[in-house]
Amino acid sequence: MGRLKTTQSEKLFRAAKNVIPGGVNSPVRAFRSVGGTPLFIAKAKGATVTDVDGNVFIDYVSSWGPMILGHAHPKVVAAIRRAAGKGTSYGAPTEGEVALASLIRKAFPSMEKVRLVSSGTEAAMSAIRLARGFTGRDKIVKFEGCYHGHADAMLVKAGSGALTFGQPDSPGVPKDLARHTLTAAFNDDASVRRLFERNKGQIAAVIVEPIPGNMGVVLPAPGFLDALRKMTKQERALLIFDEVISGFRVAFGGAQELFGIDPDLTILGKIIGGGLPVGAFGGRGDVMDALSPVGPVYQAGTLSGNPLAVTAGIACLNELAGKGTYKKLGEKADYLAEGLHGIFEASGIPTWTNRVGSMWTTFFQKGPVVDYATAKRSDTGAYAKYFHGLLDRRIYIAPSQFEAGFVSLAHTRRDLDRTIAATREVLLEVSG
Ligand code: KE4
Repeated sequence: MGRLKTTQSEKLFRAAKNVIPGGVNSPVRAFRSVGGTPLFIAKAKGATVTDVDGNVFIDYVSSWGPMILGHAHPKVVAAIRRAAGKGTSYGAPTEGEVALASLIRKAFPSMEKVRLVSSGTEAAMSAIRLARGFTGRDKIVKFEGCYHGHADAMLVKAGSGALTFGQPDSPGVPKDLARHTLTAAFNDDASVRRLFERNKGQIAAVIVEPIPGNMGVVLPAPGFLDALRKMTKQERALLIFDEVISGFRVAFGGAQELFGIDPDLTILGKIIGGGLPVGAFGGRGDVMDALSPVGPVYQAGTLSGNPLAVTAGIACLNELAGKGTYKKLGEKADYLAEGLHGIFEASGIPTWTNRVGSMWTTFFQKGPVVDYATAKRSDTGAYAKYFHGLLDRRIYIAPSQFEAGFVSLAHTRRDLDRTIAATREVLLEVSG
């Protein structure tokens, strides 16, 4: 399989940069940290994406998480087609919104009430305002390397693209606002305890990715999340789980099902839209009822609960609710992980892999990777070589060391074997 031909992507990228900043509508798509031209995707089906030059790739980016069923799943596409014929937006309540909120609540019992929005950022921003409004406190604790979308209050030592480009604290966020966002170290509950001691009665909430995916995948140490739950209860602050990635990914009920912890609020996105724009936040009824029009905390959205997006989300979650789904997904991910583990070990290249079910990251360093500080030690140059070596072999992984890879229900044994074989060749090439 020769070197990738990307003539059409290069042409489109040149044109895109004239009309869109950096040629992309979301920075991490720009291949900045791995180099080269971002692939312009023409279509996708099942476990593959096809770029505008006709190259077909086995896809582990999965649109950064939503495409857990695989691309263009027939049931999701048929549902969208049916819905589109009935109009695309009414700006009025619909039955579908009740159905999706009820589905979410069934999977996440801690979410007694749910508000639908159009992105994970919007969900996080709204949950933060709600926590501040409900508690009457201003300060928020987040963790270095965790990413909760690009709302101002969250762009402090943020992960994902902000970490990829070394801009964890973005310009444009007023110092007056940023000072209300306190940062702690993931897996270090003492760092959180110190913040509570120094800011007695001022912390509205602790927001955390229970299984971070935005510094690459990092696992919570045993007892860490329980310590956050206990501390926030004692300090009468809210615990917010950002499950935009882990929700319906690591289990139907997300990380809170895996770890048996009930946060006060949960943020969702990605999978719940089945590939269309849906975000959601929800939790304790007494907290959610502080939201307008019941309570005084304002939050709104023209396309919130959009009928098309909600229909896609319902079709996706109904498919995931099927018997044995997560067992099947786990078996695929285990097969790939076992295949890759042997190859990385044999290559002699220092790597460390963190995985929870079908989401994983291989860090180019000896590890262990347990937080932002250790994740940042990774050799991003080696990762870039690995990325392009796989891309040349038509395997598409995240164009950043600080993101997660995702196995979908559409990946076949053949896809996984091809991925393992390609990885073996690339590591031989990289280790020279
Ligand atoms: P969106 O606004 O991008 O829908 O969601 C923001 C968000 C919130 N919380 C978590 C845990 C997230 O991972 C995200 C978004 N994830 C990134 C990639 N890790 C989206 C990709 C991008 O920015 O283009």
